[in-house]
Parts: sequence; structure tokens; C-alpha cells
Amino acid sequence: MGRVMSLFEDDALFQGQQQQKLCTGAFVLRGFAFAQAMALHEAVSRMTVRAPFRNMVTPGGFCMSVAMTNCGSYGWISDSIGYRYDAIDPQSGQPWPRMPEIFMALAQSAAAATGFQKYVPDACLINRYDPGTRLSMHQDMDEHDKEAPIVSVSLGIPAVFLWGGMRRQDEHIRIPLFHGDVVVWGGPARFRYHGVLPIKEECHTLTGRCRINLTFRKVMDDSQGSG
Ligand code: MD3
Ligand code: FE
Repeated sequence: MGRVMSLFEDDALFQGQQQQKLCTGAFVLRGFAFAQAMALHEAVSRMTVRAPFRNMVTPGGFCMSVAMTNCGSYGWISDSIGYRYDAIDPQSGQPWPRMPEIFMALAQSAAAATGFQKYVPDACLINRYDPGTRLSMHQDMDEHDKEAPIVSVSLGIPAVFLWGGMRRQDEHIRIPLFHGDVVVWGGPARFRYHGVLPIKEECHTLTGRCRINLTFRKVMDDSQGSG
């Protein structure tokens, strides 16, 4: 067992898949998306023709270093007014590209492998990290559905993920995330603070000099319908 592995509460095998349990509801599935990575990346390339990556501005007036876009019924946006989900891409005035079937299938199989059945995400935020970019510690609170997990998929060059507690000042651990890794964040784990350290300069055969992260979310809870 390496030092990183020893931080985990529990390691287990589920249908031959190495599964690291971070805490209740949070699981790292190493290489779960490896076989589909090229198809996922091609789907990202296609959707970014209509909805290009862009650097959004925070309500505090800062330009985010991570470039973002979305697909699905809703997309996460930030501007001078605040953070929210919207069905329309403000840059094009059009709905976000639809979620590709291969995205939905991967998110659902990762959720099912960690005990979250009937997961139907309605949003996928796509983050592009160029060398030196980072994501400061934050909580994901903008989704109306607080029960559904968030599923994240890492593609391309590696990142160091910071996994904290329920308060910003709580201790955090560092978790390396590599090409093909999938993480499922459900239950109480979903509201922990987290972030990404500045990305090191590296090159990956599929993505080049960047990391792409897909995060699947369920924005609307079932009582609200999908508009
Ligand atoms: C833990 N993205 O988009 S993915 C984000 O690597 C975000 O792009 C990071 O944090 C990235 O909001 C981390 C893993 C992740 C996503 C959502 C979470 C971890 C989470 C929500 C709650 C707890
Ligand atoms: Fe987040």
C-alpha cells in the first residue's frame, strides 16, 4: 500500500474495479473512464464548436483561470450578478448542447457502481485546466437537488485535488487524479470544501497540454420538473 492509499477509509473491489472510499458517499474509481476516454474527448471537441470554452467572471470581478463550458439541460454560469444554472448559454443565446449518450451512460454506470441507482444528471460542467490554472476551495451549493451525487471524470494531464471538510478552514488532504479516473461524491461528502492545486506543465497524448474535467450534476429536483 502506498502512502496515498493509506489515507482512504477502505479499499475494495467491485466487479474487478478498484474502489477507494474517501468517506461516506465518496468513492474514487481509478481508470473507470479509461476505455471511453477518446470518445469522451471527441464529444467535448464537437460540443465546444457550439459552446466554446470561456473564462467566466466571478461576482467579485475576478476572471476564473479555469475555462468552462456545459452540456445538458442546464449549464453552470458565473457573472457579475452571481453563480447559477441556466438553460441558455449567455454567449450564444442558445440552449447548451445536449448531453451525449456516452456521457450519460458513463455517469450512470459510475453512480450505480457506488450504490447510487437511477442517477439521471441534467447538467455537465466541463472544466479545462491549462498549465498554472487552479480552482480555489469552494463548496458546490447551486444545485437544487441536494440528494443526487456529483460524478467527476478526469481526462488528460494529472491534477492534485484538495479534499477538505465542511468549513473552509478545515484540514484537507491531497488526492492525485489521473487520466480516466472517476470520482463519485454523494451523501454528506457532496458538501465538503474542495479545490484543485495549480496544474503542472505536462503533455498528454489525448488532450495535449491540458486537463479536462467533466462534472455531472442533477440541478433540478424531481418536484421542480425540468422546465
Ligand atoms: C466534492 N471541479 O467543477 S471535480 C467543480 O477537478 C469542481 O474540475 C474540480 O470542483 C475539477 O465544481 C473537482 C471533483 C468534485 C466535483 C464536485 C464536488 C468534487 C466534489 C462536489 C462536492 C464535493
Ligand atoms: Fe466543485
